[in-house]
Amino acid sequence: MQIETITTTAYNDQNPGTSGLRKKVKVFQQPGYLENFVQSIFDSLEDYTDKTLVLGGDGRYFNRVAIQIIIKIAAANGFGELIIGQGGLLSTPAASHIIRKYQAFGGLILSASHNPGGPDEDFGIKYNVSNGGPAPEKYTAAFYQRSLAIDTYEYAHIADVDLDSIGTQQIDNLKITIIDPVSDYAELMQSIFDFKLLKQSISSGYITLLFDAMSAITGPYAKRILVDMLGASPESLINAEPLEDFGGHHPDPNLAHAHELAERMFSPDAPTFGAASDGDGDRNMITGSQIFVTPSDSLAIMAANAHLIPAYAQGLSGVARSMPTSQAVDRVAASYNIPCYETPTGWKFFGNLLDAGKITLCGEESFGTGSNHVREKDGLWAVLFWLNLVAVKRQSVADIVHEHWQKFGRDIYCRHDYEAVETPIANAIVTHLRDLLPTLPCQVFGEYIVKYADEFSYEDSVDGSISSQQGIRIGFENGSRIVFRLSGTGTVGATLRIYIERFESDAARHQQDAQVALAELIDLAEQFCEVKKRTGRTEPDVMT
Ligand code: VG1
Ligand code: CO
Repeated sequence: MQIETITTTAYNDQNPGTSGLRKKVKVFQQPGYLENFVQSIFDSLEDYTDKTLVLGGDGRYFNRVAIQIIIKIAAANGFGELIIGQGGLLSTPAASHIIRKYQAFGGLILSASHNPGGPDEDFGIKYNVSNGGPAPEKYTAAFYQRSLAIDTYEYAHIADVDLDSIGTQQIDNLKITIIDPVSDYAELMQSIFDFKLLKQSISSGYITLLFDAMSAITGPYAKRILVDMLGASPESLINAEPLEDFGGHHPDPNLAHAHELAERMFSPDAPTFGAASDGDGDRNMITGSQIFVTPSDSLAIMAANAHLIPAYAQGLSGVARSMPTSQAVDRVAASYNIPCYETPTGWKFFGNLLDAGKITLCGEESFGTGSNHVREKDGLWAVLFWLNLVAVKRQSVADIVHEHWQKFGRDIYCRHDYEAVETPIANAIVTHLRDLLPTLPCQVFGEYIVKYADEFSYEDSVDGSISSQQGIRIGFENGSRIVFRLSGTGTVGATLRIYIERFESDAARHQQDAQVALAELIDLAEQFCEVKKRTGRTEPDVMT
């Protein structure tokens, strides 16, 4: 294998965000851009010679090109084996599982998740460590530091690898194994859920199903698991062919972007169960006939019913949620007397808690839920979890949700996103909010009295690391909250996210529309952050 040390010029914008480095494809196509970042990752890691690296992505535009480049850099840097999903495909949770199952040193996942794909859209790359989870902040900070100084990368002159044929090939000291991207993951799902019961419920017609793969990675996974293994009809899958540009859509599972699914679930002859997943397969949206389950409620309901699922029959050791996620799961944890942890946004903060056995289940308001079975959030796993619940409880999705609210109360919740705000304006909003914080406690706004106003800082209870400036929180005496933070996954300008919640214990008032029930808090949020005033916008780009 001929290895060349190639001279390169450092870029100054390779700082990973909430979930890896995400940029426009055109940025990644600049000379040496991808090469620099991959070499910066390898330069920051130790003792990987002869070890295994897992490689795969969500199939978006540039995926195959990037994989061929990464193979050559990994070969030149001395990895012993590369395990690659056929066609360069691996969903994020499947990649996490494969790293763990084959005891790999780590993995590179190529994805920009729910961001659109195509030559003018987004691409991304993320490094996962040996527990299968996203690299913690001390790693990503090191990658960035290295990328600022890098002046050479290593490159092996080998032929492009045939990514489409399953099997093993040897190139000098490097073994390259192309695997079926679905089988290991499908086997894992079978070990967690009651597939026999699911098959009965689906084939008998008790559960009718609609799954929207959003022209992204979960198509092949859903086909194998839902159709081939569980007997759902092929028509129960829509947008099941992965496309490089996701059919020109945002592969983001919410009511706005999964509109075909939403329409059918709210039509008179809706199926009993509907779900969608995102570009890289780690998010989930759960719906039933005439109902949409908010992700924060979904997490709480899963925690409350986990003992009904074979893998969690012994109960949960604890749960965790990201800070902006509603406090619904906290109520379940309190009632079951198990710990509940509050972490910053992003899956990398759950890894230590899962590894230490402190939690079994965790989730985020952004359509992400997961458990200790992998170290990523997992879209299809959440879908199977809910299907298993419906099958065991023999209740509709709506009944399960309403019964949960009756028992625990409802945390009415919404999130408003203002996308592509000019960065200086977004930064000014944050500065303004920071200045406001000390003046707020004890102030009265109608029925809302400010109890605390601060900026969230997290101390990891396992390794003691501290992550500060993780979102601005304003909490009220009645338990309501408004949270502001800037997105760390966007690629254009800045995205301001506003998270709003209010607890409602009165069952007679549980059926309200969230936007209506939260109207006063929504107005207060504007009063505090002035996003409309400062941007001239009249409404958010996305409301979930
Ligand atoms: C968003 C979500 C966050 C999630 C992250 C990655 O981050 O809010 O909860 O973990 O995306 O999900 P941000 O910084 O834009 O708010 V995915 O499915 O993009 O890997
Ligand atoms: Co995702």
